[in-house]
Amino acid sequence: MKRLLIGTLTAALLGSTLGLGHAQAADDIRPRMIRFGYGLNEDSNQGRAAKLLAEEIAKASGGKLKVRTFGSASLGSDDQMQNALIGGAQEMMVGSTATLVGITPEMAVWDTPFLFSDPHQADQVLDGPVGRQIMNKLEEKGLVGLVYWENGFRNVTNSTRPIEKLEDFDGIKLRVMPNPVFIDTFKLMGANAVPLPFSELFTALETEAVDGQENPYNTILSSKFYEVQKFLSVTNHVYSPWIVTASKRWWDGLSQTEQGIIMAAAEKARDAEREDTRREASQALAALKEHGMQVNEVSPEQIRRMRERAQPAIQTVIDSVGQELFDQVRAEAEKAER
Ligand code: TF8
Repeated sequence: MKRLLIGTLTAALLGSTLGLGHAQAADDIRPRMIRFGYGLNEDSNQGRAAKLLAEEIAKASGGKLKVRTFGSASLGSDDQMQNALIGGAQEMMVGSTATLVGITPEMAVWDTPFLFSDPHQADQVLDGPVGRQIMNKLEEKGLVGLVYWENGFRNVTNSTRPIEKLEDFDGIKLRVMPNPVFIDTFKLMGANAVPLPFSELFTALETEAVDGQENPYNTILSSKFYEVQKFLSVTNHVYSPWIVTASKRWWDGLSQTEQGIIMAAAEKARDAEREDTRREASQALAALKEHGMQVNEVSPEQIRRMRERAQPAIQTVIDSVGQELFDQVRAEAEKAER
């Protein structure tokens, strides 16, 4: 610790002798506290990955960069944290790309119903050029996108009846992410789509303010939705990415070394998170059944009907992202499939 301190002082002195003043050398690592917020609880795939990210950053920076993680939306909902990052009041977070659509409309492309059919296909597109291009759009708005993590394929739960066919959505009060594509998709299906931040979801289900919601198996399990939901219907209607973001205001003040350490840790955590999420998802259905949920697979015929019914929501995506970008994502998705 002492040696570190002396090292830092020496570097600072050297800096001023060389006339660098307060400007940092490119390879500097300064002691910093990084507040990293997320919405799920500590015992979730999101929480485990946040912890790993914090450990990796501490290790690679010799303990100088300290990440404090804040789970369960204790720093606010995804929306609130995004604004805190833009304003510079918080350094980093992970949350849904879907909650960024109000800031960067291009993010809506990931909400296209049935865009991906396989998680590896999603990885290739998200980690490829178009994924990066969309991420870079955040910079104009004061955010820096680092990497996509996996939230996963979303499935419907509710307390009214199993969703076996399209018509079963009729009149179900379904919480959706606050995002025009999700609202349109579920309105088209016949549900009463209610946009709500995730942080209010458990209570809304518990008090029956809404009848149902949709999220990946992992979240249904880690957020204990089985305590307040009876039916789980396997629809896999959309693949949701998470995205790790930083405050641009803050990020631009970091040295290249610091940025490199954080980026490498975010990537390492991404790879581990995807593995962890897929492993957990493969066992989650059994666990949810054990917790008393009644699970039904929706037939391919009914999925086809849902897919057709959701078609007009694609126009909502195109209105938001532009035809060219939409086609580009579609093309990369098709290429990745093969
Ligand atoms: C949702 C999302 C959540 C995320 C999370 C809180 O339903 O699927 O997993 O927003 O970061 O809101």
